[in-house]
Amino acid sequence: MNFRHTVSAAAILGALWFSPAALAAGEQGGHDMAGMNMSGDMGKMHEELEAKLADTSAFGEKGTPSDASQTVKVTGEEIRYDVTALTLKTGDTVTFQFTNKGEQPHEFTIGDAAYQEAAKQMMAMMTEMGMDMTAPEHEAMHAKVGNTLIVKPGETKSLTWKFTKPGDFLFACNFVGHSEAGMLGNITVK
Ligand SMILES: [Cu+2]
Repeated sequence: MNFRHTVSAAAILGALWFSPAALAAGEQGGHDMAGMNMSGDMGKMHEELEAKLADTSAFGEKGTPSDASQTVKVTGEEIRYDVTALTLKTGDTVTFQFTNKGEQPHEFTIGDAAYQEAAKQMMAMMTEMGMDMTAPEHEAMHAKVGNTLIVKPGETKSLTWKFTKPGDFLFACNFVGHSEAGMLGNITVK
């Protein structure tokens, strides 16, 4: 993949992620990258997933790092996390520090089961389209919602999350096949 190809894929992803209008315009303009044209059912599915992924109300909200009462360090590799279960209290704000000691990029996404399912579907769609999930533009979109880290091999990144509701939640890597292979953990909020 050359540089220009990478940049344009990221730019297109940005447009798709944020704006259904841009999606429609893109179809009219005719993206020339193979598999990049999301028309009909696929475009609709993308819009629905996008809306689901913007809504974290079932399990919490982006937290303020200075409010965090604890830091949980999680290490990822192929294909597992070293932490697989956490018990928290409603209202807890937690900083998660995720280190990727593996040889491929991994994700750390907090959500309920329905959210993780939507995130997996979105990831599968993006992967199908040849998107680079480690592109800064893609990470920036996730940073806005605040519940997802995408970490390259050897890197460490953090997010802070406030758990506003009791329930059984998950943290998962939604790269295709990873959570199925065991790259997930449980968060119980009491
Ligand atoms: Cu992974």
